[in-house]
Amino acid sequence: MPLTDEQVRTLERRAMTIRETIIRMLVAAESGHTAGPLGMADILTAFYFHILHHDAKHPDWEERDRLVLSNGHIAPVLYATLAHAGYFGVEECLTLRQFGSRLQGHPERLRLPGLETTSGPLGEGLAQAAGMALALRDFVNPSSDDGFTKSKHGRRVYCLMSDGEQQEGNTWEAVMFAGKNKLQNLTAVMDRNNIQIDGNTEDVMPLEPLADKYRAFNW
Ligand SMILES: Cc1ncc(C[n+]2csc(CCOP(=O)(O)OP(=O)(O)O)c2C)c(N)n1
Ligand SMILES: [Mg+2]
Repeated sequence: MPLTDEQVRTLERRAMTIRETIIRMLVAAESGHTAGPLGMADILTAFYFHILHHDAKHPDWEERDRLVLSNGHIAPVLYATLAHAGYFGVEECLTLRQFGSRLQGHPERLRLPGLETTSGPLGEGLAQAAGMALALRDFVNPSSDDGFTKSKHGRRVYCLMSDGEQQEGNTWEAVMFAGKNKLQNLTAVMDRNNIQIDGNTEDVMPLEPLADKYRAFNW
């Protein structure tokens, strides 16, 4: 269902607030990735405030959708979004990367409500998400609008990835696995920002034609 202009403006304002929180967090920590978290704030906002079936007060609700953050280094945007969505207090965000904090530089599943996986080593998330999608696909509601999305009780799996992760062999095993198993309840979202630590992705290890590669794996 298309969003109204007013709904879009509300989401945009929320994303701006989340970016402000991210900047406060990074300044307080005096370290951390900046570009990835700020760049993905709109996407995380859309997920937690519009797309996902989830319940901040019951993070382990069985029927929730799962969002797997594969590029764990953008954790500040996930933490800030979870906090603004009500999983924990926004003030805790300022403990980012402090010794003993629940908000470490990379997300740790058992430390904080709302996290679906532990991540940080690039290239792991899609395989985890594909496994979850395989386990959950029987719960998808066939009578929903298009047969699988927006099923009444969720249980779709979304995986956020970076473009640098497309250089990891593990990612392509997961792409192959998802194609073979026709995991229509799995959606991957890629931050195609063309950069990685050593420079432009196309200079370090060219990825294009990226969409064609996914299509060739039956995505
Ligand atoms: C397996 C692995 N190798 C190296 C790193 C170190 N590392 C952290 S972020 C990053 C940048 C990779 O670029 P990209 O994944 O595209 O993320 P962006 O900087 O665009 O957010 C690297 C190499 C890591 N976390 N995991
Ligand atoms: Mg990148």
